[in-house]
Amino acid sequence: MKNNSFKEIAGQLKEAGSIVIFPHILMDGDALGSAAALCCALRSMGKDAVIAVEDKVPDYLQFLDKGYCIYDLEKYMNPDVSICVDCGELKRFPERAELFKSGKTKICVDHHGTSPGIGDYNYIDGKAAATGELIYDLLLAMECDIDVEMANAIYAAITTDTGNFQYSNTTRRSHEIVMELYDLGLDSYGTSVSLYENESFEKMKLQSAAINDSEVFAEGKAIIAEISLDMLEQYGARMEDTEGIVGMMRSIKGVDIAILLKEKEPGNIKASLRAKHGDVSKIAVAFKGGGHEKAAGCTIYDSMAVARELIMKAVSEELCRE
Ligand SMILES: [Mn+2]
Repeated sequence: MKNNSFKEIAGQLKEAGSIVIFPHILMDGDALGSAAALCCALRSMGKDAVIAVEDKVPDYLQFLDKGYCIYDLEKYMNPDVSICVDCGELKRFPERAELFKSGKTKICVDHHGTSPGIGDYNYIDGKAAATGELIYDLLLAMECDIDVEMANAIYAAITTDTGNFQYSNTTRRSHEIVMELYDLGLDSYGTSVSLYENESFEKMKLQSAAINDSEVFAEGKAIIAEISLDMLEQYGARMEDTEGIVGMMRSIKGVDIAILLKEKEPGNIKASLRAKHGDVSKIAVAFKGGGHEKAAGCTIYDSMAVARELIMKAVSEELCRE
């Protein structure tokens, strides 16, 4: 599939009156940061733009939602443009799929190389560290005056998806964009405090419990942990509080692959995979999921015990192959 140019995509957005933006379910900093920067830019250009969501905005990202997020999907049917950001498959926004499809023009801007290109216009770049980097280029193509709020949202997208510029996806371009954001008034410290120094005590306790009960296997090269619905209840935490756990597990010495299994509902287990070396996207794809080489995910429709066994087997095999 060939990408459209940002100029073509900007042209479609400029012509549109109403635009609905779609971040993925269980939104992260890149999904909402990208969506918020774009929504703010479109509104500054006089457009009727909103971000359609189907789950609650997590506490640590609420500072990005300046009245952009809407839950009343019916009211926004048949927009001029539907645009999905940081995702490129209908199953990444299942309850909003109909709304997306109702857009007269559909656009996809994503950095998941596994995205098939569901838009009439697509820009999918698996090498971009964050969708926020692509949104920055899109705003430039739109000839929009990028303000502090947009700069902070793009920064939030890039810093979260690069693990604060630590992950292997980080490039010269990631830093270059941030450098340019400073010229536009970026408040990197304020944004970082909002993102990283705002954890709930419940989240901390949930993370500790998951790591405490985790299991190392494949001769210390892999680690797996579980978050069950019971655990969420026990610690008064929410599913979005699992953010960051799998990255912490990967940081353990000698560990190459970390896996976190999340019970979204009984019989619906989401596996988040992170690699230090090697490629976990292959494992995720084998279970009909997707993602990046070092960060991928998939869903297994079975019990936690079965999901655990299947994933441990697949990870052990992958590690043997290397
Ligand atoms: Mn992303």
